[in-house]
Amino acid sequence: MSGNKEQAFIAVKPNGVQRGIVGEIIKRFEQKGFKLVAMRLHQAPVDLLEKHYCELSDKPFYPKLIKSMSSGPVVAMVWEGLNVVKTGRVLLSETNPADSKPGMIRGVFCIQTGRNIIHGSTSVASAQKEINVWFKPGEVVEYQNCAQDWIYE
Ligand code: IDP
Ligand code: MG
Repeated sequence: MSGNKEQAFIAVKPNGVQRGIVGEIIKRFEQKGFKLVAMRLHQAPVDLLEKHYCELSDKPFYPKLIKSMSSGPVVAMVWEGLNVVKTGRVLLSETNPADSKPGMIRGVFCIQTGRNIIHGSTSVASAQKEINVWFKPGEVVEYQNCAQDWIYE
């Protein structure tokens, strides 16, 4: 997908849900101008999480990652807009919150890499893979955003 229809998979991890930061995270994507096209509160089964994080299965932190991601519900979302994958990563900032840009989500709301509260796709291809892991066809909604012409030239 390209242009204004690019999609990113964004998820508030279980510790972000438990800490009551879901609204703050949604607010940042909304206020930027991105369009919410799918959202679900989901207690993710381990097999889904293993698909989601399949590239990291040989990392030493992988077992702890799967355990923390299954420790409670995740808010799984798809956001749409121009360069949403790249800009979404800017909004999240660095994997290690200690290196996060000032004011960005992981810099503001968390301290440690293993508790970094939010996931965001790193490429358009991985976004499509992740969307297909978390959502069934038809769960990602197509609709016209009435503010579209006030966001894009
Ligand atoms: P990302 O979430 O910024 O894309 P990845 O390298 O894809 O970072 O790692 C996925 C997740 O695995 C991270 O968000 C973090 O929760 C966890 N993780 C990555 N590196 C470490 C580490 O060195 N120690 C503990 N957890 C880690
Ligand atoms: Mg990643």
